[in-house]
Amino acid sequence: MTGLYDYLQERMKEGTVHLTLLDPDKLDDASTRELTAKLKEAGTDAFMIGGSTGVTSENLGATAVAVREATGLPTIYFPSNPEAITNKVDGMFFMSILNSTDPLFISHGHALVAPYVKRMGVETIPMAYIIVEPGMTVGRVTKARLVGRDDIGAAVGFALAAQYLGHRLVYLEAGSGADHPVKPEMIAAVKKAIDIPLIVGGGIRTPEAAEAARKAGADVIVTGTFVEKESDEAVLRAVVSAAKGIRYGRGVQAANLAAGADVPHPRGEGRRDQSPPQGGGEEVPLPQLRKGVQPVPVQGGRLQVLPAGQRELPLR
Ligand code: 1GP
Repeated sequence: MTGLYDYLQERMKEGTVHLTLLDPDKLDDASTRELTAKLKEAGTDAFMIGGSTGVTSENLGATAVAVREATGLPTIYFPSNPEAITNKVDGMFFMSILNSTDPLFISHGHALVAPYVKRMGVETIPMAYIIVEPGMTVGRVTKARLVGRDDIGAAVGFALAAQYLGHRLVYLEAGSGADHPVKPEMIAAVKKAIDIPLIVGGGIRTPEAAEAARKAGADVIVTGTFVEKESDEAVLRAVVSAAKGIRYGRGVQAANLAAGADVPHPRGEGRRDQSPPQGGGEEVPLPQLRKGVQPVPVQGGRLQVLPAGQRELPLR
């Protein structure tokens, strides 16, 4: 069985990887299957599932199952709070928001959910998340002290700190729906500074933006918002192809892609067949988690868990 991190690494050896972010709060079963099948055809490598609000164990698990059945591609839980977990995904980004000012998002929420992750046998990939202006909802919800769009020194500092802390991935995030993605200059400087893979996302919705991020050195490019709004398969394919341009030859131009030029399928020649990981681990009934432990973000400045039947139990 191939693990999720191994799968991503294998894909990265072949060029820039494209991940699609799905918000389970915004998609029903039928639209998830239809959309993800299109994205598989477009060449996406795997699906991240998460959102800043409205994510539950139930909609997370249902989305993961639908994606797996529709595409056979791996699913990655992209958590935003400690209130949802499922063993239906192939793995999760166990992510610390390094520039959050709220301990919940740096390590305390992680402490709440970690025992459940262990019981469920979900693969964890330690990932440092660095939020850059404008930051959007995730910046506000996590009380991030945003890295300025031009503050390359701060971005490099956080990214190097991430590496020295032992993270296996760094994610530079402008925020879902951002007007402008992270600048190529910042991507290039961070990439040059670190030895671990770099993920870039937030506000990438054109072939040009995807190509710029790739050329600047992103190992993984994430798109979310535009796939929710874009139903034209040629455009989906153009953006995914531009993100992964290395695989199709350096002569491929974003403009041609946008105009619908024929692009070899990403699982075509030159690619080694790489089976996606299979989920597994102990089945922990999801309702048990939600009944037994109800993590509560921050109340009175302290992180709390509420066992069933009890109103309050501060975590000390
Ligand atoms: C958000 O980076 C991702 O966490 C994707 O951003 O929705 O703007 O594509 P978009």
